[in-house]
Amino acid sequence: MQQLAAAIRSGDRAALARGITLIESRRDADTAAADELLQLLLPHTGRSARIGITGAPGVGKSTFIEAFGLRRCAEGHRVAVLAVDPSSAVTGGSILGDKTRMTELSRHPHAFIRPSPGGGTLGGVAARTREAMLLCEAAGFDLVLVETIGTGQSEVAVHGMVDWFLLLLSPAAGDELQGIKRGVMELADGVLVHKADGDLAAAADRAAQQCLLALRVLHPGDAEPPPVVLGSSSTGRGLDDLWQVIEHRLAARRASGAFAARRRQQADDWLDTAVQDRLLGQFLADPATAAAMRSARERVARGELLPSAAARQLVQQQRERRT
Ligand SMILES: Nc1nc2c(ncn2[C@@H]2O[C@H](COP(=O)(O)OP(=O)(O)O)[C@@H](O)[C@H]2O)c(=O)[nH]1
Ligand SMILES: [Mg+2]
Repeated sequence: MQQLAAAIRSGDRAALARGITLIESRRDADTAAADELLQLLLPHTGRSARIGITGAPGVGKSTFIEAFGLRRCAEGHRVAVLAVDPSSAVTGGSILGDKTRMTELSRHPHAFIRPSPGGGTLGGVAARTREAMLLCEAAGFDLVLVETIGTGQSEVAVHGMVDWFLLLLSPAAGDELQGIKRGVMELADGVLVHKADGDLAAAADRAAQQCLLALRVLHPGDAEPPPVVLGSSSTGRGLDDLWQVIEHRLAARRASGAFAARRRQQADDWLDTAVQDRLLGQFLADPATAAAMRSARERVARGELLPSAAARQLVQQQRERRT
């Protein structure tokens, strides 16, 4: 692990990929090694800007990451791209198709792209993505982009691991604002109205106006509500402005202490979630408890038993079996 840690720190991308494979492994033998690796690298983590990217499927997240990432690489940044894909928990694999939208970036010597870990719960997928992010930071990547893939629950998980949560909206946002979950809009640190090019440019202007109004309602009395930027990954419009706005706002948060406070809160939440996941895993590892849980689920579904009472009984029964 000492050697692997040193190789990762030297920026060796093959070593970084090996390290991430190790933390994604759920074999018991690998878990201890992975913990050791992360502990060795911990002092060298944290020095990146972590940006989450969300938006409806087809809004152009992957295309945006390619265009935006290449621009930042050209400025001398080192860019890592990760993804959280809850559907990969079902399919057991990640959407490799997405990497095909990032062909140039994936070949760039200053970029590193890793698809979403597959398998397990959303909590597990998110935890492994967080750890992968730390390894990328130790390897010298100073900009980490995390894409949410598919629709659903991954937004909250990604919001909980980044410094800046960027929502991409399409020019049809008038319709979309109703479709997009209000909760996601509330989480956004900023909005990019994407595809603001060609025939879509005028609609994008209107969408940006609507979006500004919506954000003012969501952040009443806020002197600096989340910024709205018009952009296009096809033409490059807005992609540098967007980065300037993000850098400016993050610098202000660093100065005020809000940046560190958010990271502390995220680490604290991660600890709670990790303990909960571990305890639940241990609890259900007992076959009798797992069977009791299944029958409790059925009785709850039939309306014969309340979940709170079921939980009390399950815990009590396991305790009695153990003593
Ligand atoms: N007009 C226009 N189309 C775009 C732009 N960016 C992406 N697209 C198209 O939008 C579609 C979806 O892009 P993709 O990056 O896969 O979206 P994702 O599902 O959000 O990752 C593709 O057909 C892209 O070619 C853009 O800046 N302008
Ligand atoms: Mg995509």
